[in-house]
Amino acid sequence: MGSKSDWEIMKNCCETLKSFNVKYDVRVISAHRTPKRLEKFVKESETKNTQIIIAAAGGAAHLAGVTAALTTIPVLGVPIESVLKGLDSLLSTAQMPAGVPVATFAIGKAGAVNSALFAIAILSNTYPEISTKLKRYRSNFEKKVPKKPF
Ligand code: RP5
Repeated sequence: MGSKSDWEIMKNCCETLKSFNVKYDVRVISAHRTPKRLEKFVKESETKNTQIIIAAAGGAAHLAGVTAALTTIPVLGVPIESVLKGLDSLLSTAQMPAGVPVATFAIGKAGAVNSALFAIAILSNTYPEISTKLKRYRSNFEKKVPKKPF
């Protein structure tokens, strides 16, 4: 995430990954404040065979795009709410010119949770135990929806 201030939202992503026993690492790395740290992180991620990177940032949210430019590891972007209510973050994360994709999620908590679930869905293709858990999660999710509003 681009700042420590993003953690309140991104902890929802980590909690979701944790509930599926998916191994993850959490860092504060800013594309404009700590560009060298970003480059180093991406190089290390490639060495460690990291499967997916989730990048969350607010405002002129170029973190996901710059990360995606440095690697072919799939990058999932989470726009964080900002002074423009996250619309700036959403557009700057989603509107990547053709050639370097960033899969972009909803602004804020929904995006944080869904980025984790999407990463889990990608990992499901390789790890059957994660696939089983994801199917169970979806089934429980469905059961929680009441048939009536009262
Ligand atoms: C972005 O600027 C961060 O991702 C954060 O969402 C936003 C504000 O950062 P702080 O001023 O709170 O550090 O780079």
